[in-house]
Amino acid sequence: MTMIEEVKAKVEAGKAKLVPGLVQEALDEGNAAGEILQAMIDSMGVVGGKFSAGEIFVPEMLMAAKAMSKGVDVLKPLLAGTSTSSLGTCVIGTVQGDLHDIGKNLVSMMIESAGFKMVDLGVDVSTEKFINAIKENENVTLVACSGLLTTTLSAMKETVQSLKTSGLTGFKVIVGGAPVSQEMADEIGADGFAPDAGSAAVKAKELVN
Ligand code: B1M
Repeated sequence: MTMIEEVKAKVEAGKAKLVPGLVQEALDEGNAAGEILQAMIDSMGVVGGKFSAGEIFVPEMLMAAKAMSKGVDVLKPLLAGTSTSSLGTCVIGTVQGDLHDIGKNLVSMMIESAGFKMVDLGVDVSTEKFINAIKENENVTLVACSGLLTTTLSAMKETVQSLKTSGLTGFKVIVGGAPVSQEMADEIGADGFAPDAGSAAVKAKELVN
């Protein structure tokens, strides 16, 4: 088994204590950080498939998520470049009712490396919380909403529409997450959509420039 395959297997098995060391070994062997990250994202796809098939349940899914997060911690300094430009503050969160944060955290890391100061509101973020964060922080130029559940897409729609009718100005709204599409982003009035963390950083820059 290659070291990348080891990382994949241990993330799938939820071995949070082993994954950081294996990720480091995979790096030491010369594997690129992006390649290792993709392997872990693929693992979560496998985990999701097993959950859908009734082969595993929420606790196993949670353990796999913890294992991936520990692996991402090792990669973070290598994935997030540094930017000296200042594109303002980005308020980010996973929308109300939704507890998924791995994708949101990756997106946050990449947007930060594009030159934004990040204010991360975490998960299960209500519309009011997004609005208060815009009021409480200086120079908010971007609001980023993540959502992983089909059932929370209505919360995303409500958040975007409330932001747009709040009377607050000076910021753009970007949305994303597995069930979100460009079509849906247009429909709910978001300014931008990105399918993954890398393109979220590119889109974020584009939106505020
Ligand atoms: Co959940 N879960 N989960 N889960 N979970 C999914 C999403 C699911 C697809 C699994 C499945 O059934 N196959 C399914 C959703 C089905 C649907 O609605 N379409 C599901 C379900 C049903 C549930 C529960 C309802 C299960 C239950 O309780 N019966 C429950 C809901 C809880 C809640 O949120 N209220 C639940 C719970 C959980 C855990 C808590 C156990 C855990 C999350 C832990 C955590 O995040 N800390 C969990 C996990 C781990 C998953 C899977 C397996 C993995 C998610 C993940 O981290 N992927 C997931 C299956 C899957 O994704 N294949 C699943 C890796 C991550 C890097 O990808 O988050 O997609 P992702 O982010 C990507 C892009 O989407 C994009 O960029 C990221 C990086 O490239 N992106 C953005 C994300 N946000 C963005 C924002 C942007 C732009 C791009 O701009 C702002």
